[in-house]
Amino acid sequence: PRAIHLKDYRVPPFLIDRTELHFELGEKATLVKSRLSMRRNPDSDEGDAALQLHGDTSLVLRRLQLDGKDLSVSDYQRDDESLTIAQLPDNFVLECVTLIKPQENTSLEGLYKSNGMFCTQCEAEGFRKITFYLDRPDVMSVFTTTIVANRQDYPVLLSNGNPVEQGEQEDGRHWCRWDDPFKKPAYLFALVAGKLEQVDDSFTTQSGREVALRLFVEPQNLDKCDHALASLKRSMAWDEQVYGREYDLDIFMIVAVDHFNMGAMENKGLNIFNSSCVLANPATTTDAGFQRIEGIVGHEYFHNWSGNRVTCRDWFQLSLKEGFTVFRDAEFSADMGSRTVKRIEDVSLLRTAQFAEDAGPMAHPVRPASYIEISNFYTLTVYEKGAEVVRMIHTLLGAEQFRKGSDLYFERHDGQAVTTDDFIQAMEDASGIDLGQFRRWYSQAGTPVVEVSDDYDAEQRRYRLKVRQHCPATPESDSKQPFHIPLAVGLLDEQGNDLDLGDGQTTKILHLTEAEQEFVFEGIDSQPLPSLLRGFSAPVKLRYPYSAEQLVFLMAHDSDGFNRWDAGQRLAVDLMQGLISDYQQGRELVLDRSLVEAYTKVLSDRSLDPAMVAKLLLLPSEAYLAELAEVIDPEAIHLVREFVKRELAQALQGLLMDAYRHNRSEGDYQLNADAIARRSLQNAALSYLMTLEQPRILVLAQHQFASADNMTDQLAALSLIAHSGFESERQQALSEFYQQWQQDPLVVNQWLSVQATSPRDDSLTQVKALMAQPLFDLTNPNRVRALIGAFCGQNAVQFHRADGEGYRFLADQVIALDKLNPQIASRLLTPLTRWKRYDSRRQALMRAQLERIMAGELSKDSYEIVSKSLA
Ligand code: BAL
Ligand code: ZN
Repeated sequence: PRAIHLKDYRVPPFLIDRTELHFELGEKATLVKSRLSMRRNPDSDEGDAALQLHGDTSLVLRRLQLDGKDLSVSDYQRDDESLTIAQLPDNFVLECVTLIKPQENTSLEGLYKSNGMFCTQCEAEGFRKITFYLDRPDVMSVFTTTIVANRQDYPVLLSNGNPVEQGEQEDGRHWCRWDDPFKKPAYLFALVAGKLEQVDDSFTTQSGREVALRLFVEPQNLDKCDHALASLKRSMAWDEQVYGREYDLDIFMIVAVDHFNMGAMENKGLNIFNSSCVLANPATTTDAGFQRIEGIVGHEYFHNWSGNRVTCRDWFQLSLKEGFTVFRDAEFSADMGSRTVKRIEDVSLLRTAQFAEDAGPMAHPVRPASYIEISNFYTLTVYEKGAEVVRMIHTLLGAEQFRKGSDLYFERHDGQAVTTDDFIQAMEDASGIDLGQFRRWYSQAGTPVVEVSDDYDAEQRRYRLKVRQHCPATPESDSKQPFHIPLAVGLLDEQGNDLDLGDGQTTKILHLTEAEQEFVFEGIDSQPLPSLLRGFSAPVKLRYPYSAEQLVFLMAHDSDGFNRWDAGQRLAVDLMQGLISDYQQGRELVLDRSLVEAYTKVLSDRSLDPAMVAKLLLLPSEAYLAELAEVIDPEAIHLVREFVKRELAQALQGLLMDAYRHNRSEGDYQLNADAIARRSLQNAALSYLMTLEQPRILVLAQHQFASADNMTDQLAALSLIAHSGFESERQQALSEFYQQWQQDPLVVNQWLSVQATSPRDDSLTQVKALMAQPLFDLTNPNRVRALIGAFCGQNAVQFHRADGEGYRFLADQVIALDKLNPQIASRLLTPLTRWKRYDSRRQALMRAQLERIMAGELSKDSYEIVSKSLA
């Protein structure tokens, strides 16, 4: 496989003005007829270049016509990836008939079947599995789509845009025609046909237009639609209020499907969702699930402007739509719930998973410079770091100028396929703020490290911050230019109050632009304590030599909610890193009192928001500790974290029990911010208490499990019981849960994940046993993620077993899955790509499995990940 480079981009030699598609859906095969109105691109410098259409090797070409005349095999050339026709006129109509077999398509790209329904996934390059086309995002066309299918099995026929005509045939088949007036690239094409029920709603836009909203689901899921529809309406209103963006078609549809590689897809007017990201009701869905759905529904809806109306010129620009849209959905969620909690969750993900990606063999800039398989670049870097980059622009410009910038961007580029540079240019042009150096965030990979030191001169009443930045080498470059980093800083006095940093400002943005810089604060009466990187104002690793005392002080007083939480994390990380080293050297583990004292304060302070208390109580995750370690020792990390948790539980039993009882609500389920916060604190407290392994606590958990009227409480209790050492009770709970929910695939997935993430020594055996049961299905990505993905990605202590069996297991699964669904196979590989971070014994074991995978025949997807990991 060969790499594709950004520097080789050329405008398309041909354009497609109009695309007419006709699908005859069949049980054995589907016939796809296309009629493309094409012309040479006047902006191309390729003269009379031949037309090279993308087309997968699986396409069976039945007929090809140019301006109504048949072309014969000597008129074109075909290879595994394309069809080439030379000597074409400037304007022409190309008609093509292809035969495809969606029933046999397990890659879930292109047209395929899920639970008997036809559906599509075309981003990034799935359309070429449907028919021959210019399958690149800078070729935008209007589409008309006619779908013909048996009425009995496929009463619902959907595509993008508005339905314009429908009819019946005599053979029991019916048809429907859809017209999408907005030009779009093929990756936004969608088709759905199936036995679906619909839930209707409507939204009146700010200009008074009525939009029909329709959610299509399988009949058994009709009771899980309300939340997504409510989230959609909130998204539509929010985008009008915050960005002035109104929806454009008369109808907006969402379809839920069970077999789906991604979370959801923003196809124009017809979003297709993984059922796990749209279906919800309190009995089956956790609070985190509800919030996730709201965020994803928002995300896909927001793409209508940031992605569809203005799209990407090429796939190197993926973050143009994804980074911006993640930023938009994060702000939406922050506005709908707790801003601080949302920020804590996003930063936690970034600092563990994205930072690890940035430090690994697949590290790439937000705008990658090359790829072998674009599907591998739907990454945390492109999405989450990309969103952080947009957030920094927001910080540098301020809300008002940012809005002017986004208005200009949408206005200037509506209907176009553009680049991240075009986005920044609009922001610069609208605000007059220079983002020249800032652009490096798009082209340089790696996580910058910012080291801060300070000194205070009492005589001069002067406080100075010295700041240094550097960025470690990554595969694409080992020398980095300084980034433009907005560092949000506050200074606390001895009482914990913010100092006025000028004009009543208590937080100031320092612009780091050089490798070393000094910032001076005048008129400071006593030595302040700095609160650095408030709100996590840039995706960097911040180093400052805080003492435990200072961190406890910040935890209690920092006016920045994020930094209060982060002070607690730093305190716990410092202590745990010391304990990990003690464990490795065979020293006795003793927990420093500072953490107990800090947690005592947190638990005793009734004025704190329970959601914040729950977040403050959460110890740094094993994944975060691993990311911070020089050499990762999964066993030491796990044991130390358990030790700290147990010690805290021992010391704070009474307070934890109070928190549990005080926040426990029996029998009056509600889904609002306050109730969610209380449940999260209640379950955090129970999780601590369960480490004590006391039968009376087990009884509490069992009672919660049996009496819960919502999945948040039931699953939290199940997971605690199932991960405990109470053997018969855990078996009983797991079996009862399965009996209760076996008909609900989404809940069964959660049940599988609980078992896959058990730190018990038998968990790999359990995972294998579950895979052998009929309920497991390697062709269903949700099942694969719930069991194999959870074991390998979220159960470090068992995946990294010293005997290497976890690695062998993962390699076996990747080898099998790569033949069915390359995207999912290559995704699963992530934990093995980090092999260099472990001790030499584990390194050798992991490497051996990567080499074993490499020895077989691989998809482009897996080949890219494995070869880059071994390089
Ligand atoms: N565009 C792929 C799914 C998403 O990011 O919305
Ligand atoms: Zn997206």
